[in-house]
Amino acid sequence: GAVQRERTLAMIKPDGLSGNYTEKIKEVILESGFDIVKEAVVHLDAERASLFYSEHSGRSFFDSLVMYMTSGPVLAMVLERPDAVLHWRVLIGPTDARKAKISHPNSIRAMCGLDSEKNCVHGSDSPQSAAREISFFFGDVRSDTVEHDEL
Ligand code: DGI
Repeated sequence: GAVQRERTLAMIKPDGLSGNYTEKIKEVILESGFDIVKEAVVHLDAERASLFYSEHSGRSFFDSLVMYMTSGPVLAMVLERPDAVLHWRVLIGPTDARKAKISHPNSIRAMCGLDSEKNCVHGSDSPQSAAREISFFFGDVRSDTVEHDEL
């Protein structure tokens, strides 16, 4: 039967966009069997960036993270393929780009990230996070499904 496809939220963070990594990252995305279903360039303000990372609101690095995420536009993308959430997390590599350069040299964060904060890309960490984050950037995903079913 048909393989179940899944969606995840990918984001090229401000340093990825300003460093001109978008085309290279999109090449990796398409070579890895994802479709880019939606994309939008967005400049987050502090309120939106804080909401996106609200699970980290108590952390020592939170203010710095919000500053970084509002320092320039980001490119949000909905990626689709079987096991999209897990597959995209593997491709981007560990959170700390310095570690990625050692342990996962072919990962996207090894290619364009700098450290544990400026790590150039985001990926949803679970299907639940993916649903929330896709809604965050593109509106309610359930209304999409309804439109699709009615075709
Ligand atoms: O899901 P990830 O992005 O791999 O990692 P996460 O959910 O643990 O953290 C979310 C973001 O918060 C991460 O991409 C960058 C930032 N961050 C995480 N840990 C640190 C950090 N920023 C700083 N400055 N220091 C940290 O230890």
